[in-house]
Amino acid sequence: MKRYFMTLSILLLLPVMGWGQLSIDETQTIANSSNQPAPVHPVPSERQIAWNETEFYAFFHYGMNTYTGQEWGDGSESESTFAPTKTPNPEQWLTAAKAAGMKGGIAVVKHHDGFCLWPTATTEHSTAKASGYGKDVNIPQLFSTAAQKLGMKYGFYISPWDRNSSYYGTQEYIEKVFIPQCEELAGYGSDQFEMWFDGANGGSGYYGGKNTTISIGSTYTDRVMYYDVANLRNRIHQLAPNCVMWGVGGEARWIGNEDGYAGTTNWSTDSRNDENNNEQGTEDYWLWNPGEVDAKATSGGWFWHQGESVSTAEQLFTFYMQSVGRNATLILNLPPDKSGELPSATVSRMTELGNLIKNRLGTDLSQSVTASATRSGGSFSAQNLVDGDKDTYWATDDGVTTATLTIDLGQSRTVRYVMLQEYIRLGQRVQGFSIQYSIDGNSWKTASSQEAMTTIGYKRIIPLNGSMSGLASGYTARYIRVNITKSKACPVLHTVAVY
Ligand code: FUL
Repeated sequence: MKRYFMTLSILLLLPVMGWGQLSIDETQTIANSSNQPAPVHPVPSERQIAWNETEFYAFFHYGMNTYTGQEWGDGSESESTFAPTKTPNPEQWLTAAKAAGMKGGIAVVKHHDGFCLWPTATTEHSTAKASGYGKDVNIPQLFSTAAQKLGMKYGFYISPWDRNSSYYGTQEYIEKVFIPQCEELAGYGSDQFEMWFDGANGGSGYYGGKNTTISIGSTYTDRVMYYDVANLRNRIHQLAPNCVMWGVGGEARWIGNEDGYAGTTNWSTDSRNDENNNEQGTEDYWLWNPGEVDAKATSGGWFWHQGESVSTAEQLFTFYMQSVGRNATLILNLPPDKSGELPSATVSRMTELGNLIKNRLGTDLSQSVTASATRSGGSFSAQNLVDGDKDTYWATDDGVTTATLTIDLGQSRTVRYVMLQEYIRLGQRVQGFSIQYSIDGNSWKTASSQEAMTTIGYKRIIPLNGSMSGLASGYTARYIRVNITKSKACPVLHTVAVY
């Protein structure tokens, strides 16, 4: 209010003072009356923020390979080999994922073998020619309907590399097959959250019946150019505005391994080149390209294989901590079997995992928070960190890049995890922090953790006196301190929690 009157008086005085005397600072006051910190660029788009909030979702590798026992088909498989013993049941897949605490899922609907799990207009190599319960089955349709019914987010994996199409490697493939297929998929729901493009660039296959090798590298300088990504992005975003284009699409990146972990330091800025810094991101890169960890929940491969086992809930909890707990999302693969359903062992393991995550990270013990420094001229109080509102945040004044947050739990408790979230709409800023604990608020000890405390980003979870595996031993404490020791600009956090 005070600033408003100041600005108003300067405006009224202008004719007397002359334009030349209007200071640049006052112009800024008019544009930023709430004194919001300036963003540290690059910042995420709205669709990238919504994607990050999905946090944990399932991958369902199901298709021709389920029936041949392969991981990569070569495109020569007969359509009739796709023969589910029951009607495929995506609602069952997503219900299991939901029980694990996942917020969505991505269904593989065309793998490298080119077989489409929907009756597409672009090729005959689809369920239109499948047999038994597979004939005319439409997985995108069943999957999106089930997700909408269950209140889950959904999207599709489509392999750009197609070992069946005779057009692969030519411009016709992009115009007549690949982009139209992506558009058909986008048509199964304008609320899709991610489309997954595998990084493969070609190789051997039965392209149109001809056993040969086609690599796009010799004709096109790179896959971004060959797959006409700029055009593809525009066309998909027109149909599904919130759909993040993963991988070659340049809106979310592969984390660089398939073993269930992101780097302990993890920047959401990075190039879209698969070979560079994927686990850590690149601190000062110009592109917002956050990491997604893809991992398998079973022992056999991405597709279902006879005799495979499902990982223990503890192993899957470690994946969760090493991804969601390190500023990445987790896409966990659950392969349906030949019946078109998830095996019962996978289903019960998902309930177990959901309970484990809820028990360890489900009840926030914080009661109030104070800060050693708080930004003036707006609503930036430390209490915003525990108000349950992701749109209110705490910040310091410009130029103040270190600060201490003290969280009071009201009484001494066993504390095992600290969770922190930056307000990434203003960019990823924090470069270093430490955690201390105290029983009386006077004598403090430094918490030990095997996690490097560098970046925070969308979300960071730090185990106290323990690692990302198993239940952290924790400490007995009433107070927790988070010391921000280094930040690109004034730190801006929206939530802290203690478990
Ligand atoms: C890889 C593929 O080649 C695998 O078959 C699987 O789909 C995995 C998620 O991505 O690049």
